[in-house]
Amino acid sequence: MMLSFEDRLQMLQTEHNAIVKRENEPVYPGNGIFVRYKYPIITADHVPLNWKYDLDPRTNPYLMERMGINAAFNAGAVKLNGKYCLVVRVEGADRKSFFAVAESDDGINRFTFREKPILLPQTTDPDVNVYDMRLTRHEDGWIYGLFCSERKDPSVPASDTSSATAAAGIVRTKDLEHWERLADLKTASLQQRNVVLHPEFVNGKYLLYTRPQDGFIETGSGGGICAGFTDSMENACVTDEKIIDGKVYHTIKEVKNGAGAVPIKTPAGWLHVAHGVRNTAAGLRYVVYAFMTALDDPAEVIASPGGYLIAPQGEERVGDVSNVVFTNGAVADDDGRLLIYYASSDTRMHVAETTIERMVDYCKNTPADPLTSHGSVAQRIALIDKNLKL
Ligand code: M1P
Repeated sequence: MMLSFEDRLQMLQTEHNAIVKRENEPVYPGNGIFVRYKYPIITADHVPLNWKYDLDPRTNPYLMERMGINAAFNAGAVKLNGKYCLVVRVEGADRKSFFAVAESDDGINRFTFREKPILLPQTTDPDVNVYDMRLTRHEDGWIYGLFCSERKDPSVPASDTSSATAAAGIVRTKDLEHWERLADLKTASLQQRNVVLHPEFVNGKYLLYTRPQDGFIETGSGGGICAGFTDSMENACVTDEKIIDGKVYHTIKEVKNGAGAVPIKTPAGWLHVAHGVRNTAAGLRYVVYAFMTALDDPAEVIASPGGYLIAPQGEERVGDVSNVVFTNGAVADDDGRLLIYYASSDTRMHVAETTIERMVDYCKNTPADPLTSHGSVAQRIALIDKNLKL
């Protein structure tokens, strides 16, 4: 039996309200570093019904979902006017990603999308696809959004319908409502993804964390999180990129890595959360890791805890691109609470709750990766010996 338009609409509205209003639950005891929450905070099902359905029974008598939403993930984050705002990468059933603002009063519960998605202004070279915006509240007074702008690779034959190029697109806003598009970032490398703007001037210049890459997927010779400077964000241009956190053999970032959320200022240094990628027989595995850089030189790594901070767990392991966790947004509250937003398997958004104090402790007091099994066992025996003396 097929449902009537009215019955279907009522059912859809009830389900949508239940999902958006659902109170989340912390999962204890956790690992002492951060607390996970039971439910994803944003999914494709959080997207308003009127973005997917023609709700007019005259033109859509069967209430068909003609413009489905596939996923809602990889969100940039900023706190604005007391609200926790995420600029979410929403992906339609047509595979196009776009940006939409979802807001919550407490950063964990009831994320609700604003009325409409963002219609991003274009440059003279229009984007084909856009994704993964990092939101930087810069001391110059603007909120910048840096994102990946993807276009078909013009250098390949027309028969190659999958090769793409990635560049760093730049917009700025004061209210997440009105967006000014600036020129894409220029760098010496062929492609760029995962570019993040540091929130403060450094020696009077804008500091950008870049991730040069030779191809769309392979970073090739350009692997690693780099630091580069530009005098202005209007026609931003980085001529010299210096690797500050490179990819390393047989680690969680042996294939590639990339900057994640905008660095968070702590009394002990800048806290970075980034993603690292390794290869497996089942494909690439993306995890989130942390490191710290010096307050007086945000390009100098001062603490580098070994291993990952967040790895895909349970249902997080499964999705459109399985075995992936990815972060591009975090919000630090005045009281020290830190919310790290992360997506799982390119499908949905989650939150990890911690504090600045805990993250500094984690970064400073967790042993660095010893880079060999022998070194790793020695580290563990030292821990066991210490515990045996208690
Ligand atoms: O599919 C996993 C991630 O892949 C890319 O990250 P990277 O550039 O480091 O390979 C990004 O496209 C990201 O959106 C995606 O989540």
